Amino acid sequence: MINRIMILAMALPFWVCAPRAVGQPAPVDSAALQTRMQWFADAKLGIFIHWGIYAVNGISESWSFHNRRISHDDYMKQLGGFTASAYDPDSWANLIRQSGARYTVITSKHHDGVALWDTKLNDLSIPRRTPAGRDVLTPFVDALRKQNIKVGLYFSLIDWSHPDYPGFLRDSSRYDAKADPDRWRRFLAFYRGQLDEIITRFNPDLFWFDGDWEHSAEEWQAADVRQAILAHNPSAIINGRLQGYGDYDTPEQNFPVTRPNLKWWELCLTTNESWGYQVDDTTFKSPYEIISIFADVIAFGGDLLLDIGPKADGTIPQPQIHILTELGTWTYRHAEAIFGTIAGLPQGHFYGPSTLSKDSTSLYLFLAGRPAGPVVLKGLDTPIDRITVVGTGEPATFKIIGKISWSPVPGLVYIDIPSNAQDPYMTVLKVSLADPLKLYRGKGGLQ
Ligand code: FHN
Repeated sequence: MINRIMILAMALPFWVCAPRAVGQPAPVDSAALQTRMQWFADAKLGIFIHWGIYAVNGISESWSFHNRRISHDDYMKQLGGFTASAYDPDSWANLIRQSGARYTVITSKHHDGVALWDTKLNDLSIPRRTPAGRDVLTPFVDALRKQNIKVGLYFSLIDWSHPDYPGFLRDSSRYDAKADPDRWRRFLAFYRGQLDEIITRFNPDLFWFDGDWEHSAEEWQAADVRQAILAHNPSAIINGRLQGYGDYDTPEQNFPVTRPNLKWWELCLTTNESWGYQVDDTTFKSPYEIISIFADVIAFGGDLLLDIGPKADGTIPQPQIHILTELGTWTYRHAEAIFGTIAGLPQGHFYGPSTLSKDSTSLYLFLAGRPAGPVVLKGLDTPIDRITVVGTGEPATFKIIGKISWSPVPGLVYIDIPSNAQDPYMTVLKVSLADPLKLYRGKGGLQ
C-alpha cells in the first residue's frame, strides 16, 4: 500500500479538516456554508480598525476604566476631545486597498458603549457627544463599498457604560442578571435594538462580535441573533465570538502553532501591542515580521486581520501607514500565491509556509528569511513542469536526488534560488506541476 494523498481543491487537505468546535451549531447546509464563507476563505487579508474616544488620551480601549486605571468619569471626558477633524474615510479606504486587504472590520462600538454611528437607542455616541458631531461610520462604510472592499463591523456585546448592563468595573458588577431579569431584559432590548440598526442601516458582509465571554449563548439570545442576521442577509458571515453561533475561529495575537478547530479561521493581530492608538506604544512589528506571520497564516488556511488604531483626529499613525504600504507592495507582487489559494503542504515537506492553487497544480513556496543555498522539497509525487520566481517569472533551476529508479518513492527536489530574485521581504517560488499535487506521506524506505 503506497502512502500517498492528493489535495482536492474544494476540501481542505486531510490534515486540516477538523470537526466543528464543541458547542458550535451544526451548519444548516455545508454547501451553503461553504458558499457563504468562500469570499472570506479567498480574502486572506483584512484590516482591523479600533477607533474610539480612547484615542484622545491614547489609553487602552475600555479596559483602562474597567481595570480602574482611570475613573469611568475621567475616561468619558475623552468624549470632549474626539474631533475627527482630519478624518478622511476615502483615504482610509485607499490605504486599505493599497495594503492588498480584501475586507475591513471597524469597531462600531467597543465595550465602553460609545457608538460611532447616530444610534437612536441612547445618546452615547460620537455624533451626539463629541466635537466631531457627526456619524463617522456611514461615510467609511460608503468609502469601502466604493472600493469594493468587504465591510465588517465589530460590535461589542459587552457595554460597560450602559446602566442596565450588569458588568462595569473589574470585580464590581451593577447587578446579577439572573437576580434581576427585568433589568437584563431592558439591556437586551437596548443591545438588540442597536444590532438591528447595524443590520438594517449598514448590512455588513461580516459581523465581528466581541465580549461574548461575560454571558451565555442563551443570555445573549445568540441563536436568535444569528437567525436575525441571516434572515436579513443570507450571505453575511459571523465571527466565532457569539458563544458558539459563529462561523469561524478567531485566535488573537498569538500565531496558532496547531490549526484552530474550525475549518475557517482568522488571526487578529496588532501592528504594535495596542488595538487603539496609544502614543507611548512604539513597539511596531517590522513589515518583514508582519509578512512572515501573514505567510504562516495563509499556509494554514486562515486569514490575517491586521489592526490599526487611528488618532482622535482621524489620522493614521505613520508607522502603520508604512506597514500597510510595504505589505501592499509585497501582496500585489505575490497576489497569485496569496489570494484565492488554499492551505499548502503539511509539515515535513518544506521548511516554510506554502499555499496551493485551488486546482492543486501550482504550489507556492514562501522562503523565510533570505536563503543563501538551495531549498528542499520532500515527498513531491507529481512531475514538475518548471519552477519560477513569483513576481518576476525568473526560472529557478532544480535537481532531484535520492530517487531509486525502481522504487515508487519520490526523490528530494533541491531548488536553487536565482541570486537576483530575492524579494526585500519574502521571496516566493511557484512550482508548476504537470498534474494536481500528490504527496508521498510514507515513512521512508522503499515503500
Ligand atoms: O477586549 C477586546 C479588546 O479590547 C480588543 O478589542 C480585542 C480585539 O480582538 N478583543 C477583545 C479581547 O479579546
